[in-house]
Amino acid sequence: MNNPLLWTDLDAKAVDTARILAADAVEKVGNGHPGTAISLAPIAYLLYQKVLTGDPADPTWVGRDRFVLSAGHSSLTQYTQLFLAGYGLGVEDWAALRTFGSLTPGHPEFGHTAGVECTTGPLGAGISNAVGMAMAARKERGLLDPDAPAGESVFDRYVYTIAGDGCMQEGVASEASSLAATQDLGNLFLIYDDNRISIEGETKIAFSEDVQARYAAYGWDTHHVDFTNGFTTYEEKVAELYEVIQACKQVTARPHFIKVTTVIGWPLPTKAGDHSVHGAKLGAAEVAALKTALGFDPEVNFQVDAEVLAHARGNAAARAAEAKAIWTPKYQAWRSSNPEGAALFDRLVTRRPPEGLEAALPVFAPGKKATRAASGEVLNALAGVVPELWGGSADLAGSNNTTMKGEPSFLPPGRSSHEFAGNLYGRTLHFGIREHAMGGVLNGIAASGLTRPYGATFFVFADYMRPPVRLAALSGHPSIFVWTHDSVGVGEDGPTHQPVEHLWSYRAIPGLDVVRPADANETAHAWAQALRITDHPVAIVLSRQDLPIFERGEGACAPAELTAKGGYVLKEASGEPTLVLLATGSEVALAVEAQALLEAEGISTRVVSMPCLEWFDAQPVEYRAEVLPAAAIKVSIEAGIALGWRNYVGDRGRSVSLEHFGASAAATTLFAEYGFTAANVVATAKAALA
Ligand SMILES: Cc1ncc(C[n+]2csc(CCOP(=O)(O)OP(=O)(O)O)c2C)c(N)n1
Ligand SMILES: [Mg+2]
Repeated sequence: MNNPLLWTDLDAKAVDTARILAADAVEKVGNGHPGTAISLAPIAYLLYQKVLTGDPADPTWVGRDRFVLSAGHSSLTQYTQLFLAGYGLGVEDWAALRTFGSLTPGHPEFGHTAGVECTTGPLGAGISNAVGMAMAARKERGLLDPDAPAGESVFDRYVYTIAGDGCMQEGVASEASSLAATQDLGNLFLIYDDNRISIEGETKIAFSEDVQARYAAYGWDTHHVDFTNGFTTYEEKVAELYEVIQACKQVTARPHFIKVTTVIGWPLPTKAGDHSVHGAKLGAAEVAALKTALGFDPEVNFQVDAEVLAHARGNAAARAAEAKAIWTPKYQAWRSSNPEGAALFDRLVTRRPPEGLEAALPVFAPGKKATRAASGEVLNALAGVVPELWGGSADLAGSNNTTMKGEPSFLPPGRSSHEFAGNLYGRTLHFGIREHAMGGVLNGIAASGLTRPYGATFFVFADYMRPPVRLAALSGHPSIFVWTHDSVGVGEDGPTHQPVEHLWSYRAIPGLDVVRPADANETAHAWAQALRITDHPVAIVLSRQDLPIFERGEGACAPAELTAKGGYVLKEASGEPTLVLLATGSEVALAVEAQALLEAEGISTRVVSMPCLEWFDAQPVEYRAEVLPAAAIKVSIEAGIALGWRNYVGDRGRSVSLEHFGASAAATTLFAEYGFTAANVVATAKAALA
């Protein structure tokens, strides 16, 4: 046999061990996905044992390649390899598959199991994360080691992802793959498991295009390795796949798509090729027959030959040592010749915000400015101090105000346009009209560890990227989402473009902070706080329309630094407050206007600005009680559904809200028609007081 891999009997036995572990684990818990884990075992073993650079003893080593299992249901494909390579999983973790608290949950979870780089399960998403990781690798080298020859930087790495038919059908895969080709991501590999089976059986009932041709049309470097055609040993096909991967590395400016045609569950004796093996236990008889066919004792579960384990772990450790013997001296040399880069790296790797963040924040004088415009000025002011901050928009940069002036686009120079100059290490991202992929790319960048990405669209289209927002929160990625045009204040574009339920719909996601600043200075501090937060995502929600900029300081409004507390007394009442008006964003100015009218009528009224309920809720109870005194009547004002405001205004309080869709008209007309007027706030407050 053609054996460039030095594939030994122990390698073959390790692959079979992965297969029986997958079968046994699913059998034990009674549910899970054995089929693909069994058929993909040789491919996953090839990647982990012969291709990926990584160190099981140091799973977050900066010099490692990344692996994303986009077909997350096949988590056993990854767990078996993490076990064999020595990432810390033990035989006991097989028996605990999919049980509470185990290191082997149903789908891979970032930050939970050592060696898992990405939370996957929602099909297709992993591809967008992998694209982000591949972009991050280029960005990180650009930031820290731009002059190293290609492939020579300590920050150079490859990103590998395995996807299935489901991933290929999901729209996000198309969005992300199209972008990956535009970005010339030669460091990205996508291995597509073409087994033509999904849950309902043969995919041909819903899936008929030539997927490889589709990827060729995107501009990927495409290949095909057929594991079903004319082979007696899969080793030969594994060797062929290995050679394809090596050859791909010579193609440096196109991402690599390798279709592997397989039979789901092969070599199961009777069930190979049957969709029943996708997501159900195989049954004792089939598992026993598999074990017998592979030379294992059919009576023994979770059988791992010590020699096999020693071989796989020894190989992984030896490869890690070999890679580090090259990487570490290079890294030391890089550090000593780049003290500034090294200092930056030390800050980024620990995710410390820069010194001088606060000093760099612009201070806006009283006047008028849309918070989206203020946000753009803040980004420009921070550009020099926060080099790790980069991002862009889904084709709405001019409206979202997300471009840092004078910064080139992160784009191969050959794709420069009339409007944007491209640079491989640029800073402005162009996601195209692909909100879902944008979210996934941001998460992949954030997961890569060193830089801080932001991505923008209209708030109403946040729903096109909800899945990655949820995954960012679940994974603890500090992605920053910039959502402008935040209410019926959008105006003439009408109800399709006017968010109504969105604020509460995003506040409903655990672990996501939703910040809606009231004016330009709150916007500056919203950005500062978002950058201080390094373990979860933040959404900054901004107005299209101009908003007054409050005068701050002695005798005027409270300082905007208080934004970081999430809620604060913006403008105090004349005496002990009998009424508290709570508002966010554009409605804070309305509260201030109503306050003057109410005070003129002798009603002692406080205005509380509540830019971020999550930050406010995290304050000590004493602070919250001080800001929202129990004795006062409370009225919330927000141009969206009232949903959760009851928690803040209580049973005696009221909400000025919008419980229906908007309409196509001038923003001023809509606010007046829908009761967002000082007169209506006053009337609502009086009704509550009565
Ligand atoms: C977005 C999303 N929709 C639906 C599912 C439920 N689901 C899990 S696996 C699967 C079928 C996947 O088929 P394929 O990728 O071909 O995997 P294989 O059966 O070959 O392992 C589906 C529909 C999911 N995980 N994510
Ligand atoms: Mg399939």
